[in-house]
Order: sequence, then C-alpha cells, then structure tokens
Amino acid sequence: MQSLAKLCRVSRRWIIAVALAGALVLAGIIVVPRILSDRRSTPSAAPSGSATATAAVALGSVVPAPASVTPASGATYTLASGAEIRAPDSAGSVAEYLAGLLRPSTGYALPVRLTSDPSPDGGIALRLSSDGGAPEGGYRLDIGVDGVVIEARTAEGLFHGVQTLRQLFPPTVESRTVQSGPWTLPGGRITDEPRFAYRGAMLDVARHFFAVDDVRAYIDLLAMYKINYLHLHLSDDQGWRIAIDGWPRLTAHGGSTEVGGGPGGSYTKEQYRQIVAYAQSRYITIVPEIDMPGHTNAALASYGELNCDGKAPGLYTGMQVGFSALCPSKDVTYDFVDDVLGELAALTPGPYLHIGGDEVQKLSDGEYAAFMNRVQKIVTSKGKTVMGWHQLAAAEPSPDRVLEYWAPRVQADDAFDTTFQAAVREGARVVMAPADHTYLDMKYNAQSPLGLNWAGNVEVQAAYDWDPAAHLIGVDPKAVIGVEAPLWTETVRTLDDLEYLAFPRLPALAEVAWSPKSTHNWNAFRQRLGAQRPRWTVLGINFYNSPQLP
Ligand code: TNX
Repeated sequence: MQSLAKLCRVSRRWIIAVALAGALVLAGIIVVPRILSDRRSTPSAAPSGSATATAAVALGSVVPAPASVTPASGATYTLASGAEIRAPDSAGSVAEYLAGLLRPSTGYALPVRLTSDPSPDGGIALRLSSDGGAPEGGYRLDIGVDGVVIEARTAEGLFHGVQTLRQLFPPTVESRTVQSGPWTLPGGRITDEPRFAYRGAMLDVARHFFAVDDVRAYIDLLAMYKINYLHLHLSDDQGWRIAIDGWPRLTAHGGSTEVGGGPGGSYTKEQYRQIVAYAQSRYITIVPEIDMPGHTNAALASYGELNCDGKAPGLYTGMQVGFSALCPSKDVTYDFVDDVLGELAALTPGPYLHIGGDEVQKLSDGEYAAFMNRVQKIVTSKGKTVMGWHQLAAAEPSPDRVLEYWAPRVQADDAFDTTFQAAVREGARVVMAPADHTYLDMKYNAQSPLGLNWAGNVEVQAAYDWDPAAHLIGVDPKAVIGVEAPLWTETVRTLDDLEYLAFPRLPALAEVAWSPKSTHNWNAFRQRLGAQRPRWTVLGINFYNSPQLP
C-alpha cells in the first residue's frame, strides 16, 4: 500500500521527470521494471513499393487486420445501381446501417429487403446462422463476382463484417455526396473474430464537456474500427456531467464550468439515454465512471456536507490532480454514493459501473481501502460489476471486478505490482491501458499542439507495438480481457481536437485489441494504416499526419 500511495502522489511530478526518464529509457540506461516486459522490436526500414492511396483496395488491407484473408486472384465484384441489401428481420437494422453508409456516395437506392433466407442475387446478403462461419462477435465475408455474403452468429458479428466490407470499397464511398464509381471490391474470403472481448475507448467529458452530438460522432469513429466499449468519465474535480435526481446541485453548480473556466455542461438523464441508445445501435456498450473518492471537487463544491469540515470549496478549473476526497467517515457520503450509483445503474444497460479510485492523496491507505470496500458492495447491490483504475487492487475482491492498469513503464513499482498481482490471483480481470501506449491525450512529439506528456510522447508505433497479454509479468495472460484507449481532455476542447489525438492512434489500438497476435507486424501495419488516410480525408477527420506512416 505504501507503493500505491507513491503511485498516487508522484504523477504530477512526472510531468517534468518523465521527459528525462523517457530519454534515459530510449538511451537504454533505465532497466525495464520487473512487472513490465515491453519487447519492442527495433524498427526496420520501410519496404519498398508501398501501396499508393489511390490504388484499388486489396482484400488484406483492412484495419484491424482480420484473422484470416484468402484473396480470389483476379476476381472482383462491382456494386450495381439496382442491387438490393437482403437480411433476416433480426439483422434489419444492420442492413439499414449498411445502406445508410453506401447510399449517399453511390447514389443508388439500395433497398433493404427482409427475408428469412437471404441470398445476394447480385447484391449484398447478410445471413445469420448458428455456426456463422466464425465464433461469437466474428463473421465470414465472401466476395464473389455475383454478390457479397456476410454471415455471422449474431447481428453484432454482421455489424463488424459490415465495417470490414466498408473498408474494401474505394475511399470515396465515405463521401456524403454522390461520387462516380465504379464501386468495385476485391474478391475472396475473410474469416474474422476478435482477440479480446473488451475493446475500449474512454472519453473524459469532465475536464471539458462534450455535447451529445460530439459523443455520437466519436461513437461512429469507434465503430469503424470494431471498438465495443465506450467508457465515459462523467465526473472529476472540474465538472459533474450527469443529472442525479436527489442531488440537483451536482449538475446545476458542479457542472457549470470546466478546465480553463468555460461554461461546462452536463447530460440530462434523457440525453444520457440517447448516448446509450446510439452506442447500442453501433454495438458499443457504455461504461459510466463516477470517479471517487478523489477527483471529486465538483461534488464537494456542490454539497458542503460531503466534506469532512462541512464546508464547500470553490469550483476548480485548473489541471492538478489528487487534492480532493469525499469524507470517508460520514454516513452521508455513502448515502450520496448509493443514490448516484443507483440512478446510474438504472440508466445503464451494460454490466459495468466504473468507480475510479485513482490518484487519492488526501486519505490514508486504510481509509482508501475501507471506502472502496464499501463502494464496491454498493455497486454489486445494484446488480452491476465493479470496474476501477488499478489502484483499486488495494481494496478487497469484488465478484468479477475489472482493474484498469494505466501505469506507464517508468511508473511501475515492485511493491504495488505485488498487490496488483495478488488481486488478479484473487479473481480480478484486467483491462490494459498503460499510459505510454494507450493514452490518446499524450503528445505525439514535442511539437504536438495538443496533449500532455507526463507519460512521454506516444507516436503511432508506441500505440501499436506492444502486447497487452504479455505486458505485465506475474499476471496470468488469461486475466487480460482487453485494451482501452483513454482520451483525457485537459487540453482538448472540440471534436476536431479529439480527432487529432485519436487518429491514427485509436485505429492502432483497435488493431491491438481485435487482431490475432499472429498478424502483429509494425511494418505491414503502418502500410495498412497509412492507406486509411484517404478515407479519413473523405470523412473530414482532423488526423495527425504521422511521419511514421508511409
Ligand atoms: C492521469 S491515469 C489521470 C487523469 C488525468 C490524466 C492526464 C488516471 C487514472 N488519471 O486524471 O486526466 O492522467 O493524462
């Protein structure tokens, strides 16, 4: 626990220290700590003859890389103006989604025909079957001269197949205005399934608030790369962003500002439901986070009784962390947590409630663990599964809980690692979000106009070139259920800003989470990722044009 406290305390000092440490690591001077085994290969030269942006799309060019790709040499399929999209009733919404993607740029009518046994007949058929050609969440895509078939066990699998199909059309398919074809696809078969069940992104709507439309737009970008969880960081020192009936000042006062003193904002329950429903329509599960006991100044400012001295502090619009905590010795604190988590559980169909638990400097280790033990029980009493940042390892086990490991390599700590390893042995599952690989708010390089750099700069290769299952030594790889890409928003104010930090690192992390390890190859990946840029241009995504991509 001493080491945990250390983990919590040092993070800001690193903003300065890590730049130096990063340089030493690069120079090979610092030995990689015991829990971390980051076997990054030395980058080799780019292969010659890399594909140009305008060349016809190849079957093997998809991001994330599919599990298996078998091109049919010479065979192609061309979508015709009279084509139909056919699907069974239960996949009708996926068929409509596909039609909605293809209609604006092709200008074709592409009627959706619902039928129990769809065949392509020159168009596109979505088929559900009990074997589906691939496991749960996976799909099989067959492109032949006479039509396209996507087959899966579930509508979710079909949706992922649709994302693959979308990338096989020329980039102009992403246009919202009619473009000239031909709309030709490469022939062959793709059989695909995800490596990890949890493929997450996190959006911090507390440091800067993002309205429902921005969140919807971000969800659409996540869906393109088969991400299936969106963790919303709904509260922090600078803002409380979700309406709670019994505690109206949380949003009225606690939601009224943000980093830098802007107007902030918050979601009504109806708006939160809209986000949940939109995410569901893209097969994405929302994971709401109320960070506690620290990162709570907005709540403490709204209700004096949550403070040990009974006095409400002022609102906070700076960027420090660790200074706030709910009062762990007052009954009202737990009444408050019970109300908040109860209302959030009722609004959230997904299995997880994320309770934060990071960077608490104001409480003793004992106070922290006792508080988190009580809060974990409140989560399970609401029928939900606990998720928390990795410091939560110091609290007692909770059924199936998920710990989100965020420490960058230079922050690893032997004593804390022992606590973490023990928590995993006692049943905790792990989502990997090490800051030096997955934090989308880290700068790409010293010149990046946005972002922080306390965990070092994170270029595209750092986001891609690591193995979530092998990253932690002493942790059973089977306990690792996935990967998350957090986007903290201290420096991020607009959707354009979000896009700049997410692209191209988000697709890189999506590939780490989806694709089998056997496909992992930086040089091949950077070719495929680079070839996505024309698509991002057509979509109007404000991406960072990384020099690491050909
Ligand atoms: C650390 S890592 C935080 C956040 C900050 C972020 C900025 C973790 C669980 N907490 O409070 O926003 O760094 O990069």
